[in-house]
Amino acid sequence: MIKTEKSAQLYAQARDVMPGGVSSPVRAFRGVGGDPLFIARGEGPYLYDVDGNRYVDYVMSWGPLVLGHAHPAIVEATQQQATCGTSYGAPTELEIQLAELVIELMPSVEMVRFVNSGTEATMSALRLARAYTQRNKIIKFEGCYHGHADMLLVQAGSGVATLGLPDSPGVPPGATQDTLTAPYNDLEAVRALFEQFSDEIAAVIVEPVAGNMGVVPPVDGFLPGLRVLTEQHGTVLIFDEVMTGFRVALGGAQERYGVLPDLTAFGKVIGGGLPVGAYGGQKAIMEQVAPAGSMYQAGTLSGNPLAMAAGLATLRTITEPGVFQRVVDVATAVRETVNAEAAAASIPVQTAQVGTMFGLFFNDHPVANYAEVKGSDTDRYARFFHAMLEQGVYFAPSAFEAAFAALPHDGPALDQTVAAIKTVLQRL
Ligand code: KE4
Repeated sequence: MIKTEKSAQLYAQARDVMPGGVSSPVRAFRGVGGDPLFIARGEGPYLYDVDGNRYVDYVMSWGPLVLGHAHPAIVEATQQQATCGTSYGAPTELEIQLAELVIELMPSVEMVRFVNSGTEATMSALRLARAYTQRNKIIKFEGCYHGHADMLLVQAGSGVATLGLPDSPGVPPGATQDTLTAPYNDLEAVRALFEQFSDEIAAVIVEPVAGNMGVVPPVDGFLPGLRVLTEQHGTVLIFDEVMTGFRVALGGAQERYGVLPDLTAFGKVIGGGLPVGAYGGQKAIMEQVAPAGSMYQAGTLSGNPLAMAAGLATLRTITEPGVFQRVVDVATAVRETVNAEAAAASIPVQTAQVGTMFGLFFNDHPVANYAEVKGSDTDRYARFFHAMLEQGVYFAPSAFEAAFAALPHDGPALDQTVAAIKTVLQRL
C-alpha cells in the first residue's frame, strides 16, 4: 500500500476551502474511487506526491506537458521572462512569435487570437462562427467535451433532432436550445440535422480525434464528410484541437487527416503547462474579431508574456528534428505492451493511439462512439488504475480520459511502465 498520510491530511484541509477539495472535478478520483494524491513536484517523466511517492506520469497535466515536467527549455524561458515581468496588458513580440509558429505548423490557420484556456478558445470560436454566418444553431457530438461554456453543456441527444437540454444545473434552457447533438462518427446523423436545419446551422464543432470519452479516432470518411457537408451549407467547421493540437501530429489532426477546418481551437500544449488557449483560422473569418471587426472577445491575461514564453519553448523544442517521433514511439510501446499482456491474460481490451496520445477500454468490442464506450468495464479500469499506482505509474483517474506520452518517458520510466503493465494485467 502507498503511504498517503500527508495527502489525506491536505485533502481534508482542501475540502474545507475548495469545492470537492480540487480545482477541477476529474482530479478528485471520483471516476476510480479513493482519494486524490497531492503533488509536491514534477520532474521529467515523474510526479512526486507530498508523501514522497514517485510515479511515472501519463496524465501530464491532461495533455500540455509533451516535454514532461520542468523541461530545461521551459524553465529557462519562464525564469528569464519572469525577471522582465509577468504581464503587461499590452502587445508584445512574444505573441507575434507564437502566432507565427502556430500559423506555420497548422495548415488551415492564417490568423490567431490568444485566450487563457481551451474553454475560452472553443466558446470564442463558436461566437465567431455565429457572428460570421449570422446563424444560431451549432452541432456537437456526444462524448466530445469542449470546455464548460453554457451552450456546450448539453445532454447527449436522445434522437437526432433533439434540441439541446442542459446537462448541468445553472445552465438555462435558452443557452442550449440552439445546440444540436449527433453520435460521434455518425455522418448520416449530421446529414439529417442539416436536412432539418440546413441554413440555420452556424457551426459544427468536433474533436477530430475524440479524447474525452477515452480515445476514439474518427472512422474513415467522417472528417472529410463533415468538411463536405459544412461547405455545402455555408456552415463553419471548427476543429477543437485543444487536445489533438501538436499531439496527434505537429500540425494537429488537420495535418494528419488532411482536412482543413475553417476555425481551430487550441489549448494545453500551446502553453506548455501555463494557461494558454487560442483560436485561429481563415483571415476572412478572424478579422471579424474586435477590434478588427465587431465580434467581441477580450481577456486581461490573454497573450501573457510568461505563458507565451512557455508555449514558444515547448513548440520550438518539440519541432526539433526527431523529437516528436520519440514521443510517438513511447505511446506505441505502451499501447503494444497493453495489447500483448491483455491478450496473454485473456483480458478483453481495446486500445487506440493517435500520435502521442493513447487510450484503453476494457471492452470486448471495438468502440467508435459514446454509446459503445459506455459499455466498457469501468470497474476493471478502476482496479487497473489503482494497481498501476501501486507499481508507481499514474494513469488518468477516469476510464474516459486519454493518456499522454512525453519526451522524458523514453528510458527507465518506460521500462518501469512496461514491467508494471505486465505485473498488473496478469492479475487484474
Ligand atoms: P480547458 O478549459 O480545460 O483548458 O479546455 C477545455 C477543453 C476543450 N477541448 C478539449 C478537447 C478538451 O480536452 C478540453 C479539456 N480537457 C479536459 C480533460 N479531459 C481537461 C481536464 C479537466 O477538465 O480538468
